[in-house]
Amino acid sequence: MSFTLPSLPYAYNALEPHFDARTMEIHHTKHHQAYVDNLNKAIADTEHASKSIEELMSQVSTLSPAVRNNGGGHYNHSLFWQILSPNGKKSPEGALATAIENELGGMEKLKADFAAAGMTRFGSGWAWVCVDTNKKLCVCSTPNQDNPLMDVADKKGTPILGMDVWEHAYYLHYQNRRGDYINAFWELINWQEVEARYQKAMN
Ligand code: MN3
Repeated sequence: MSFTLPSLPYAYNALEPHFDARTMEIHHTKHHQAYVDNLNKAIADTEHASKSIEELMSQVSTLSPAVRNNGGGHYNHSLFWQILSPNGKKSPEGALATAIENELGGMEKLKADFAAAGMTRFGSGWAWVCVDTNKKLCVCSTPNQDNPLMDVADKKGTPILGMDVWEHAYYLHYQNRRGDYINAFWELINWQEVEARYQKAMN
């Protein structure tokens, strides 16, 4: 078994004007493809070759840096494409909306805390909303291609929303303006998908 690059659920230009087509195409066909290829190389002909990506994440402390970096890259980007949409639901409802209100102080506070998590992540990394090990929502960030599923993460949980803050995600269009990119990301969130991931993580 080997991992494969998932196709995007929309066209490369579908997220314009927020995310430009050129960035999306390079991000998907070059960056994500490289994580997939290098992950497959790292686990080929080893006892880890048959494990799921979640299994690999849960034991990265015992695996090579190549599995941590490229396995994280594959997991993170696979989630990232899914939680974006040109015409997704604009705000959460139901149990997720209630949990955001009760556990994160409401949507405005979540938006501010999430943006701060992305802005203050020095260098490259990710900002996350997760269901933590106590089944509560939390906002956090990780360096490089780490994520909260990893046994090495400071804050562990199941990601339901993730934002790539590597420069390759925004530099062509936004140059050094990470804050503008973060605002654009917020406009593209597919809340229906985030709700579904919340429900799954709570079960
Ligand atoms: Mn990326």
